[in-house]
Amino acid sequence: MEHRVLNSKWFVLVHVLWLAPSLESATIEADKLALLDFKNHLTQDPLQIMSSWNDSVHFCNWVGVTCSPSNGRVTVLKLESKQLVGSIPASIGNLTNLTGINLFQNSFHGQIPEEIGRLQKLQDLNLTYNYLSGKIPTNLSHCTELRSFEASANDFIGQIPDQLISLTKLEIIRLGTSNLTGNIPAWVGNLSSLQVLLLARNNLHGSIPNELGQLSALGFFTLYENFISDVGLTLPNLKIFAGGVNYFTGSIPVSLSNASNLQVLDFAENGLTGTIPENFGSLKDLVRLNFDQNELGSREIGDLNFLKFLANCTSLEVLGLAQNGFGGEMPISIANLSTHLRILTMGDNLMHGNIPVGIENLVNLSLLGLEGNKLSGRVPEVIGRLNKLEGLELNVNKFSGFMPSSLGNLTVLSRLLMEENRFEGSIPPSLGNCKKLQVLNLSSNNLNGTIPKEVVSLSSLSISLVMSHNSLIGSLPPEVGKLTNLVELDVSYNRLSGEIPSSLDSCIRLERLYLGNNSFKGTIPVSLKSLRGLAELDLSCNNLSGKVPQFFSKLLSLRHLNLSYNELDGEISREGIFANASAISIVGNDKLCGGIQKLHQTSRRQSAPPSNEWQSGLSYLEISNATDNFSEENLIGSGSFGSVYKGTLADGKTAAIKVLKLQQQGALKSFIDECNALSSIRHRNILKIVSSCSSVDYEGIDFKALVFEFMQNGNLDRWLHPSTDEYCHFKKLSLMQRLNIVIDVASALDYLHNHYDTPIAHCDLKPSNVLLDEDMTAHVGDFGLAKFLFEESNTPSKNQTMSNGLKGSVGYIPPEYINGHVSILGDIYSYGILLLEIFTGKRPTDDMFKDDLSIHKFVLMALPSHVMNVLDLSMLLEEENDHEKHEEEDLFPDIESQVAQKKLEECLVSVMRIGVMRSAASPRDRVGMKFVVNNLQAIRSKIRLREE
Ligand SMILES: *[C@@H]1O[C@H](CO)[C@@H](O)[C@H](O)[C@H]1NC(C)=O
Ligand SMILES: *[C@@H]1O[C@H](CO)[C@@H](O)[C@H](O)[C@H]1NC(C)=O
Ligand SMILES: *[C@@H]1O[C@H](CO)[C@@H](O)[C@H](O)[C@H]1NC(C)=O
Ligand SMILES: *[C@@H]1O[C@H](CO)[C@@H](O)[C@H](O)[C@H]1NC(C)=O
Ligand SMILES: CC(=O)N[C@H]1CO[C@H](CO)[C@@H](O)[C@@H]1O
Repeated sequence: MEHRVLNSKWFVLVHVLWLAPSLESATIEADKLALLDFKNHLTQDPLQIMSSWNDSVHFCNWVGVTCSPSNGRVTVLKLESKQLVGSIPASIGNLTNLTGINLFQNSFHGQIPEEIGRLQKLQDLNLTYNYLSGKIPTNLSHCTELRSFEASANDFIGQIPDQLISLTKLEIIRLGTSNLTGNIPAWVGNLSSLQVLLLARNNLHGSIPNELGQLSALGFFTLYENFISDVGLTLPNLKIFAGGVNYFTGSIPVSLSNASNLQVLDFAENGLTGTIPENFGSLKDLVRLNFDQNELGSREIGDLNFLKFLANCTSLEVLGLAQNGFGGEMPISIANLSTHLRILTMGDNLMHGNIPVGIENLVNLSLLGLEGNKLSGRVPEVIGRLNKLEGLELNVNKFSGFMPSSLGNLTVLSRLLMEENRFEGSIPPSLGNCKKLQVLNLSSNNLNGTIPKEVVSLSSLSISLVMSHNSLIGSLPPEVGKLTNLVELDVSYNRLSGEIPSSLDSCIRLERLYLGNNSFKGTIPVSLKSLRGLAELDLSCNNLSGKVPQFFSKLLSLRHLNLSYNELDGEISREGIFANASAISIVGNDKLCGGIQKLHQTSRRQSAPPSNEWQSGLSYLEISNATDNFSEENLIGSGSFGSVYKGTLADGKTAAIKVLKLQQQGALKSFIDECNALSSIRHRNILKIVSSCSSVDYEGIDFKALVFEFMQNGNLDRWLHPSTDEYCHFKKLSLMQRLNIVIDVASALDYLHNHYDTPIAHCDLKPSNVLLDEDMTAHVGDFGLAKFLFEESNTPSKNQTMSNGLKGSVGYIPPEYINGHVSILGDIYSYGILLLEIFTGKRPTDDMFKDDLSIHKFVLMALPSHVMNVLDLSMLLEEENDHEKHEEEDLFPDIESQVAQKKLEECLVSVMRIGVMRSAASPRDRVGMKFVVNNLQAIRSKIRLREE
């Protein structure tokens, strides 16, 4: 038996050698032809890699080609990072002895040919970083020896083909950053050798199949930036799980703690609720645990108790808990966290109490983020022991007492944010030792004393130095000239005096300089003309005298110049920035003359934006005529600040005319605010103002009105909640119409919040302020409460305190407005509520929403599986009516409609999540508007696809 086997092997060998000359040379020749064909399909080869691919060199010696020493066939094609441009020809399938192809990082485009399936010995296929497109070829399933399939960062579309189930030897799948759709196939759970599964940044939907729990070898699993919504798996050998930026909701599975080898668990930017399981403490290898931007915590005491269990995670380097709802005190057990901890982010939560002194143990911290909480008391001196800190963010809390002078020991600190606290006393000169400091913000505290020259000598300061809104006295030290790298300097709203130092001319990088609201005197230094990059200069509300320097008109970069309320005199230029009335403000300088005409029409309000053509306005008579003497028939609405009439203007155009009730307290201010807001904004989804009237009526009483373009379809409120007698006139809004409306409103807000130099908060977003034109395009109107938000900030939480308390409309104003804090986050809240109302058909003030149940909670609890239970299903009926004809064409109506139904539900869940994530009670929990328009548009196209 054994003898025969040996014999037959020997026979085969002899046989091969015997036939070798003819058969082998034929296949070898075929390999050469295939390689030349590959070369022919290249269109660019800047490194001239292919110069060796010619007849004078045997092809086994061509660059990138490896042959088998035994039979001379090509076994490996390795051409990574060679800047090749071209496509992969079908003849690649002729190289049947290939075991490896590596075309990593080139510019191959087109599809992977199905002929790849002929490569039955292929073990490693590496196509990452190319421009390959189309679907992943199903024939790849014949390459049953494949161990690694790496093709991230291409433009693949479609699903992961089910045929690949046959690739049982796969150890590595990397398919990140493409446009793959569909679900994660359950059969992946059968690939028992799988160690790496990288699917991040695609358009995958659905949940993680339970079958993946069988993957005992899986150690690296990334899914971030997909639309995956459910996590419930146990992967015993998982080392790395990156699930960030998905739609995971629900609680963190306790079973994850069984993955005892976990090193990285990253769920940032999801919608997880509940708390961090205590037995995560058993994950001894954890290096990174990131739950930033979720909805964890109960906002209550005890929320952070789990920290004491994390003390066992002795390798922990990164702990991310920022932007959640963690309440209670910062626990003293923080002192027992791993000393390897480098990054601790706990900002934007609801923590109160002091920073525990034990924090000094975390000697390796490089970033400590505690911003946006309610922490109070003194910042402990021991903070100075954390001498590896590069970023320290204590801003927006209630810290008080002196700033610790030990901050000066933080010699590698580059970012120190302490604004919006209650720090008092003077700025410690020791900060001058922080020689790496790039950003320093101490604004909005109770700091007094003088500005230490040591601080303004820190030439490392490059991004910004902000000390505004304090009570600093003395002069701006001439050492400020050492800030040669600084882009922004803000010392406004202090009590600084003396002259503006001429040494500022050395700060040649300055783009924004704010010295307003101090007591600077003397003339504006001519030396400022060397600040060639200056874009914004505010010197308003000081005691500056003398002439307005000519050089301002020559500073080409200057966009805003505020010189108002000083004692400047002489004639103003008409050139450069002075030609643009909207870019400058000079009011409150009684001795100034000259300049362009418009400057002198500017309203008395210091912050008044430009006068506009419409401000020339209409007379009382014209308004009275237009509205048929304010007749009842023309009255189309009324609110606390006035009445709205339909009117026909002299030119025949129909308009909506809002007449202010001036006796109502605040109405005049509201009029001015609305004028200011509207004068500077223009957007297709914002109600356009046509004219205004500021006059006296026949009895000599002040009369003010605003004239808007007329909106044929009235306001959204009437469409959502028609009164009984109107009921029959209003067809229910269809799903598509509702989607269009929320997209329109989001575009308007996006514009107000982000696309204007000074962000504007609308402050009163609700259905009755959303108007619909003939085409049902939505226009946001009523800017009577709108606020310009002047504070400079990098976060969307730009906010400003309202002078007279609660404003806006019940049901739509965010809880924090009770403290008089107006912010963009407030609009985001109103938007979230509006969206939920539009799709549920229920007002936030509906009787059913009382006690603990809000519209937000109502929807949140239904997501994802019960979404259909909370929606206003009449929108779907409307939709069906509109598309009845399509149904006849369906060949498999049942299957089709089930799949379509499921897809539709997924889309609706995504829509509702957008509302839920914006209407969280705590501003800290609200997700910004940045991606709303895009996300909604994507959902809309998916729904359209479903219908086609
Ligand atoms: C690849 O092989 C097929 C048949 O096996 C042959 O017809 C074709 O010409 C080959 N292509 C190249 C470029 O050698
Ligand atoms: C693909 O090629 C790149 C570059 O050579 C390499 O870094 C990477 O590890 C390869 N992937 C696999 C799975 O071998
Ligand atoms: C995915 O598709 C979208 C639109 O179809 C396209 O804009 C985007 O660039 C694609 N992304 C990738 C990574 O191919
Ligand atoms: C932490 O470690 C201690 C000592 O090894 C052990 O007794 C305790 O159970 C661990 N705690 C957790 C939550 O794993
Ligand atoms: C060494 C090796 O794998 N040789 C194979 C090359 O391809 C031919 C044709 O597919 C096979 O017959 C050889 O065994």
